[in-house]
Amino acid sequence: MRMTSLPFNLVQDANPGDVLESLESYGVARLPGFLDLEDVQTLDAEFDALFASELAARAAVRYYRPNTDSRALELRRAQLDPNRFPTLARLFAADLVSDVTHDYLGDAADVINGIYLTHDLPHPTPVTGLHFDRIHALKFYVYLRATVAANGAFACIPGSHREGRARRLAHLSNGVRVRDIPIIQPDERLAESVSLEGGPGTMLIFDTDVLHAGGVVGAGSERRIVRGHSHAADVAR
Ligand SMILES: O=C(O)CCC(=O)C(=O)O
Repeated sequence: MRMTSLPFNLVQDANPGDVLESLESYGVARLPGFLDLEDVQTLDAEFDALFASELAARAAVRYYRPNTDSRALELRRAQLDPNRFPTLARLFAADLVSDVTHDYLGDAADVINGIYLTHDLPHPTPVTGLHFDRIHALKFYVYLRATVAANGAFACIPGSHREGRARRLAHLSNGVRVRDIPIIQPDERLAESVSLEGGPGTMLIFDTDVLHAGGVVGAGSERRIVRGHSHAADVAR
């Protein structure tokens, strides 16, 4: 996996035009320090409170990786009470999030209709293999803790969104159902990927056609991520 200086590394107060350019060229943009440390601390407390809340008790929590206690909580945006979880609500109500969604996915796009929290614990295998998503989305993905290759940082092959899109659309036009699209790429291709490490509050924005993977969460570490998903109005599901 390469760790080069990255052309899609934007500044904290990047404008939607910069993000759009980066997404179009590379399928990904990284905004270090998108949240300040005070907001990260509050968000971290909201993360724990959400996993302890009645929303989690209503079976929305999935222990989504075999043989670990790693867990994911999936919410629809409408389920999120902004009075109880103000930082999370404010994160996804940011102008940058709606502006980039509309510029990239069209005026009628659904801005952050799904919110996912993942808490990953050590395991010798990667959080995910290299893949593109079956249901196309634009994802806004925030590290709550410093996240580096050793605790499972997100990795992707910059610019591969064109390849992922071509593959996805070819399957759809050949009549493959969305849920049957083969998405996992050979492990050898991880050598082409870069690890997008970041401090707490770093936001990654990516087109899910980019070939991407969650890394390996090493012994004694953890990974905490919140992400919001936007979809085009006519997304194939
Ligand atoms: O958890 C990760 O880092 C992988 C994320 C991912 O594959 C996705 O959101 O589609």
